[in-house]
Amino acid sequence: MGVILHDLAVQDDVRLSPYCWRARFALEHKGLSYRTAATCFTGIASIADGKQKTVPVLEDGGRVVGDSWAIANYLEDTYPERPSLFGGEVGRAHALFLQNWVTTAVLRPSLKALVLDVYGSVQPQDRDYFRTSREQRFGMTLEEIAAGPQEERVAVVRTALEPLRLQLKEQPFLSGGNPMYADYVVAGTFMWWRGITRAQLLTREDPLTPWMERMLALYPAIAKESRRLWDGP
Ligand SMILES: N[C@@H](CCC(=O)N[C@@H](CS)C(=O)NCC(=O)O)C(=O)O
Repeated sequence: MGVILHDLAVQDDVRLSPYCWRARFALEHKGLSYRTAATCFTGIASIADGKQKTVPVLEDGGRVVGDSWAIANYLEDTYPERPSLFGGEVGRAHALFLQNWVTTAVLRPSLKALVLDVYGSVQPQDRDYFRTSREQRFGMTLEEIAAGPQEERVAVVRTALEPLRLQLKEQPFLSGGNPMYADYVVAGTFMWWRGITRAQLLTREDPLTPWMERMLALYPAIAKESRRLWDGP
């Protein structure tokens, strides 16, 4: 059966999930052969053992692993002979911190900036679910979450990225001389942005732009599949 990564697809089979992109980068880093299986939000309950609430979900020889952090740890511990995602236990702890920082400081404001783009892109069977679940989470309507000019909400995220820029002043990748899991957590977020919206998070002058270009150059399979919803197929 091989390794299968269950990934979220929106309209036109475009893959957008920042968490799923983390797992894609991790699989590429480990050099494992795998295939992706597309699902939609309302299809997640039918994946594998039927117990999963979110994607990504990894299936590997009968093992089912949900949650991007659990997947990264599973890959690291199951395939220790392959290139390390963390570079040891201290690196693992630092990657966890970076992931938690990205979730709170970058992903949450990103969802506010992008919520109507995401709503507009989900598959028809997901529309009601997406609206209801996100309105419950935020305690307001999607339109209230997205009130005001989008550029203002984009600017909030751009400012939040400052620690990453400082890091890249010292070294070519967030993890040091080569990309590791911390880089993939951030790159996964940017893959979401570039796929879903014309709103430009990273300007040409932003030092994160050449870093992202280096990341995609290192992973041509991901670059090839990183279709943008707004460009069409
Ligand atoms: N902690 C999880 C979060 C994953 C997550 O939230 N994925 C979203 C897609 S981007 C999802 O599956 N949402 C399901 C839902 O909202 O019902 C991880 O790191 O994998």
